[in-house]
Amino acid sequence: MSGKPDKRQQAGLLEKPRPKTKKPPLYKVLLLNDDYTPMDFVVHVLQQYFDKDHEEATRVMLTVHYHGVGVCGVYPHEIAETKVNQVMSLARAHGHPLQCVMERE
Ligand code: TYC
Repeated sequence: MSGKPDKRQQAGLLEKPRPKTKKPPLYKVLLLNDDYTPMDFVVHVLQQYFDKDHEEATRVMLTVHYHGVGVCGVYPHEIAETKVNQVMSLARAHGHPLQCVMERE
């Protein structure tokens, strides 16, 4: 990725010591707009599963309503997956077509 190390780098004189750990990839959880899910339900979902107060939840909901998509939060894979499943289950239980998806950052 960064090419062949030059002589100074090979001597190990310029590189800061770095821990050899990799950060886990993060995933955006997104809500998609539709014409039928009630605005209040979307605000409730954002408060219930994404730790938002009413004002922030309303802001995200309106972003989705006017722009088609909005970010609920950013999480490691398993947490993002759980949140998508929770949102989809609740929406289906209430008969709403709301779509929630995840996307690698
Ligand atoms: N567009 C919906 C309405 O007018 C509201 C809505 C907002 C639906 C956000 C889905 O993710 C969504 N009732």
